Amino acid sequence: MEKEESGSKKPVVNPKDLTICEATARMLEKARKDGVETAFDRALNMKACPIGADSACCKHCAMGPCRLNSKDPYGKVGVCGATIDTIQARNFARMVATGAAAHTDHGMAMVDLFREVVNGNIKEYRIKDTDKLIKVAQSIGIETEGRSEKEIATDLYKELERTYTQLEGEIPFAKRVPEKTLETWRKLGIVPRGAMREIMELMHRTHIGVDQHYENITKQSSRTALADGWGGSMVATEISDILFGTPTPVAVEVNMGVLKKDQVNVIIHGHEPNMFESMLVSVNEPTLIQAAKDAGAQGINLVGMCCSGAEMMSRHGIPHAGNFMSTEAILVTGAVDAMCVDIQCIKQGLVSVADCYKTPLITTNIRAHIEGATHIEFDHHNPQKCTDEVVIMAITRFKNRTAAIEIPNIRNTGIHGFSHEYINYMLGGTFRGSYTPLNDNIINGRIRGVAGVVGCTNPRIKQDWAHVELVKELIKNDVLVLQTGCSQISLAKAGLYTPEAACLAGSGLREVCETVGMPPVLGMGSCVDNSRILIAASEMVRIGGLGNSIADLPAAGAAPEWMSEKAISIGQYFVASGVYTVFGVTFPIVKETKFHKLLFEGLEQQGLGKWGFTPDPYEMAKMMIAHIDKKRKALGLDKGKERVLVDMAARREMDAAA
Ligand code: NFS
Repeated sequence: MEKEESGSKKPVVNPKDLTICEATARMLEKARKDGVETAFDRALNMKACPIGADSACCKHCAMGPCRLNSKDPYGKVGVCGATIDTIQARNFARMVATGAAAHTDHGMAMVDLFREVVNGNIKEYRIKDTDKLIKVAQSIGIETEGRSEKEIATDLYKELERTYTQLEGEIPFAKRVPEKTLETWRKLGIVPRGAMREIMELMHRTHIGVDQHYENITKQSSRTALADGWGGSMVATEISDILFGTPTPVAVEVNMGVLKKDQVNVIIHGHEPNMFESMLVSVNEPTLIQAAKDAGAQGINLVGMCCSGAEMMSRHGIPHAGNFMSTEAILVTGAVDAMCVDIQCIKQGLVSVADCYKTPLITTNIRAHIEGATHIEFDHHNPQKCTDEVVIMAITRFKNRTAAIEIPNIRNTGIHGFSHEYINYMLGGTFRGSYTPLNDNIINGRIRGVAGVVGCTNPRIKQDWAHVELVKELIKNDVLVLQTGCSQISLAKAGLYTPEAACLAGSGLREVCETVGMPPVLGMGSCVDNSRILIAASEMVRIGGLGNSIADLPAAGAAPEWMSEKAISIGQYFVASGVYTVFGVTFPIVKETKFHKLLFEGLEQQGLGKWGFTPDPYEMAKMMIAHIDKKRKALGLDKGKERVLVDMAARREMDAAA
């Protein structure tokens, strides 16, 4: 795939070998012509450190850093005596701690906002989904009968604050965990307390000379990850739904063609929905629209990227320009008049790309400044101050556009916004909303099982390719796929978010999709919305017929192109919840070690799920399907309740036999 450019030492790679996203490939070509470097280039020029990739080094103290030999992992130990298992478990734990901290801090920001709204200190936002408020309150035992919205909401924010601060006992959403799963956690001592305590304890235990048993460290990793999935992430999703509305299916355009040459293009990139919600107000402000027109534009075009984009497309149908590995390429179009970011997954490299095209790159969050970007702080007490200013900057850039503009004319329309609540309604109807039809279809074998395919894109693998190939294999084998985040965008670009894509599914899944009118792949939103998948799984257990715990379900998870520590935290909370979870690209571990055995086998023996790894999406599909089949067998669902088509000839035969 690589060839030497004459006179140059650097390998030149065809962009089509780096991504299957045509728009991104085209923009990578343009970037080359424009002399702009992207993460794809840097990944080619930077060999990943092989010792770090195997997690065989420790740099937690100044006696080291110590490097062990991944070919002979038990051949030596660190200066303090730490074994390969301690070192790997410690490194893994710190990835979980950081990932969990990111999600729970995002959730904390949502609690802060909710508290201020409920107490009347913020007027710009309000409770939009009262029905959801009541349901969430009821799910954790808050009395709602005959009480005012304010009383319920006050109790709810106080209760949800325990997700972070609870010193002893169980976090509120532990009440949503299926009983048998919770029983396993209690037995293992991994029911989470407040996230602040769990993350603090995990950081403490991974300091030099504290917890030096890989099994004990991993227990705390599970507990911390669960404080993310059933805690911080779930709080982020539920409060966002209460304040901004629970998603229902909506047709959305995805891909770079959503940028408009004759409009002021404002892009929002990050994770917290509040700044994006306020930007939606600013771009609809008549005086700003007029200002855009006065500058010669047809209007203001608001577009999302990455996870905040995935959240806003699900909730409001806002168009989405692309996922993590397209963020620089989108700037290369020259059409972006302002890129406004908040937290997480924002490459520092965006600064220099934005600079080349004279696009203002604006950081807005107190926790995330970037050197070289313009910082306009977003304060949720006065949100429009920041967002209006960004729009004005964008209009100014539009008026003074100098960059050559080239927008790949590619848009993929699909249906997104399948919240857990909507799936309930879609399958069961308004009056008897229920997961019963889904369970029935799994029991009768039309649907073989359910898979969650989520996570990032990563320049170490051809962008979108593993996501798309994996999902195609799964649906072909009658596995219903639930998605979030960048993975959802990969599949949207591949055209799988249309009801017509059901033709790519196996006959059983196709029949269900056609009956309900749904795509074979259901998009649930951003990465914190993986909590919706946990709730859906719990509901499947509650309805019955598929075992008593999440670990019994014919289900599996995957992040085939992961790159972030958040993905590791997500993986660990899915595993600890009972799900077989397979990662692609690379896995930070040395094979044939005790720690490897624990993650890939031991946790399952304890009644949890387990990890899997392969960079090959076809192999990944096989592994997930084999696991689903194993679970079907354990439930006694393998004895093929084969549906026999009885035609006239068969009937006559039956009559004759009688
Ligand atoms: Ni989630 Fe990865 Fe980032 Fe979202 Fe995309 S890269 S772990 S999918 S935007 S968080």
